Amino acid sequence: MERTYIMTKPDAYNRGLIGEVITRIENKGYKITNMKMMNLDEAILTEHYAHLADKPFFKDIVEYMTSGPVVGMIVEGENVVAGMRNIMGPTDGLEAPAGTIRGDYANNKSENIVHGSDSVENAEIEIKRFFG
Ligand code: IDP
Ligand code: MG
Repeated sequence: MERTYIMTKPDAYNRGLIGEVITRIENKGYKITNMKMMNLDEAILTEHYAHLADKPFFKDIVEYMTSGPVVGMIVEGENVVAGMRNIMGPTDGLEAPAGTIRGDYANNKSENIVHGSDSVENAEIEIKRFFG
């Protein structure tokens, strides 16, 4: 069974939207097989967001992602990597269609409620990163 790494971001915690994200994952028919609340530090964020480490807004990402706890999850299901990206919507909450998590709860490109792996390969790397 395919699996992916999903993580609610600190704005989900601060706005009381963790349950909403979990409900949408379960309603879609996916199974959450592991879950953990964590406080991330700059070191693990530099690894996780290595593709953005040279961007001018990287320090804002670190500030945002350390502004509260995150909830990391292993989520399983058929084609779950692509399926989760579909129900999350695109990165920018302004562009994300209504009905997606980001479309319904985010209004900009940085604070967008949820992370989801972008490939099967990265899912396994991220699961190892956060669950060991
Ligand atoms: P993704 O989360 O949709 O996979 P990525 O490009 O991997 O998007 O970016 C990771 C995270 O970095 C985004 O979810 C968002 O929080 C933040 N981010 C990406 N691009 C920007 C930007 O242009 N400005 C501010 N934050 C950004
Ligand atoms: Mg990404």
